[in-house]
Amino acid sequence: MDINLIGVPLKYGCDRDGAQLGPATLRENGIIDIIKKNGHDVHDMGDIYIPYVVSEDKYKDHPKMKYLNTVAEVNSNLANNVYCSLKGQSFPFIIGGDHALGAGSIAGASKFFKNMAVIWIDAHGDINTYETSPSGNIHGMPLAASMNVGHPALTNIYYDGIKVIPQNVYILGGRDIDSGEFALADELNLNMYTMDIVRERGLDNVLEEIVEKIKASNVDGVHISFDIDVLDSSLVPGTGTPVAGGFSIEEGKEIFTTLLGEKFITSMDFVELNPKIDNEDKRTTKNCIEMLEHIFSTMHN
Ligand code: NNH
Ligand code: MN
Ligand code: MN
Ligand code: MN
Repeated sequence: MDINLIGVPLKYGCDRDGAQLGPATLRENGIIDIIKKNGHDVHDMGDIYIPYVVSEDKYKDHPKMKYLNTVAEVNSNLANNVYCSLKGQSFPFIIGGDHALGAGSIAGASKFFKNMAVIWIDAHGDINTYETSPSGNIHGMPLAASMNVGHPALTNIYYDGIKVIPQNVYILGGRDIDSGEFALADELNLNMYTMDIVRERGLDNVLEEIVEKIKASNVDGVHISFDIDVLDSSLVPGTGTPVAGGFSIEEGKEIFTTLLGEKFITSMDFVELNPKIDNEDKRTTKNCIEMLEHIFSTMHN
């Protein structure tokens, strides 16, 4: 595979210092060599520029969304990088940074594909709006924005309006979902596979159903957005909002074995590593690297 690696050292979407260090930490720990050694051709596009904003200004653009204009602008630049990568027949692999970047990745990919699916793998739904968000953090809103729900500054990133239709959205591993998010998921009839459902039905069955549904829908591209907090909190202390009851490393690998095995994935995010709050043993970085080794060894050439 021809891979364009795009770093997004963003922290304004989670409002937590350290999330901006994700791309540099993954590079220092060999992500480029991992991609190459698995037979892929990698082009490191470097990092998207993130303007500096003082924390006193976090509510300057909107009273209920932190750093709104900066997050929107960064996402628009990211979207164009993703779009251009796809046009150049490369696979955009986006490393964060916080999950607000998902809006930009999806905006860019959806401009290239006519009818795209998104698989959102996360302990959270990330389908809040400024009206339902308990935090004002935009990293809890990107998937709603991509479905054209929320504030225009977010729903109109890169180009105006809807990027992915709700029928093509799959949420996997959710276990810390806000009440407004449950209401929206219900209203839009999203394909939501919470951790409760996964435990009840079995991960293999759930993955099989996702694959079948995607194959039966006539999508021409599939974006995976992987938030590392979907893994169990004991495995990822170095992420902003760890949640107990998550996937093991083995289960994380199974997800990618199945999804990447289908050869329909066309772009991917890997987000929310915060090296600053990782354990002494650098457990989170190590587990990220183990997941990345698996991802690139499973991805077809
Ligand atoms: N749902 C919460 C919010 O919107 C937490 C979101 N945090 C995440 N999302 N890490 O993946 O603020
Ligand atoms: Mn090349
Ligand atoms: Mn997330
Ligand atoms: Mn999350």
